[in-house]
Amino acid sequence: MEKLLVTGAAGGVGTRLRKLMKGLYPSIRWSDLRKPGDLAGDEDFMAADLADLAAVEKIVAGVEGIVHLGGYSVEGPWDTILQANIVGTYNLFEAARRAGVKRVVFASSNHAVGFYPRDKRIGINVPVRPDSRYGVSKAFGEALGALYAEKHGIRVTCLRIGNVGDAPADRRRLAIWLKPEDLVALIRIGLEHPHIRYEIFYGVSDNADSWWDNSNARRYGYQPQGKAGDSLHQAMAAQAALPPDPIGDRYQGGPFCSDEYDTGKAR
Ligand code: 15L
Repeated sequence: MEKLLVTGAAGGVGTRLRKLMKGLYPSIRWSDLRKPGDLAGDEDFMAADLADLAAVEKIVAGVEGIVHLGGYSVEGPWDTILQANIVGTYNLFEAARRAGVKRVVFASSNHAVGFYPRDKRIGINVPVRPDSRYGVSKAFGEALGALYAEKHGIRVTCLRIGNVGDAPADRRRLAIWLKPEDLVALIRIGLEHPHIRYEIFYGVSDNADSWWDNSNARRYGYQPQGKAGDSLHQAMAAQAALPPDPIGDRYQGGPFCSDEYDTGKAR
């Protein structure tokens, strides 16, 4: 991979990756709606609205690989999700096809399967069970990736990311925490492994409490370094300060499940 594009450069994950991926590839173009405030002088940046196909074609021009983090990263109103994540992800894959891009790593999310209960261990072959419009948009992105892989030969890796942070922030994150360096390792597999055609990996570190069977990622050489249990006391102290959430605490997607939840209401 000589030349890469990474979308979502100004977001929380993108900001970390700008530091962690420095020097990993000969050339990285970073993109977002707006220029990140902390952009370094040696970083190549192009602004683009993902909902504008012509603008997306400009940022994609000349790259061999794309890491697509861009879009709306939490639950939001339908039109926001529609433009940023549904239209935006379509534009990204379509521009990639037109430009002959070889590989795309798509930042999917645990919220594509958030309505699995916490007592069920799941792998990548379960039907999606999104917990939000945001989760639906991630399931859509995974499906679109499969289409562009099968029909157009783009090598696509979907990362169902848990939660990227310095340490797990609460009990739920003890299961789904992803150390930033482990995310870089997963991205590198997606961009470099010779046998990738279309794959789904869980974006999770080596957490003892994980709900996910990530053997598919391990098959491709993923050896996560992070262990959420190292921050057990800190995470449980943070959990104790949270209000009770009986629905959220039952499901893997947590508050994304309890938000707007009205199952059981008379219809
Ligand atoms: C996500 O997909 C979000 O992008 C992130 O902001 C967190 O909410 C994370 O999931 C999570 O589930 O903790």
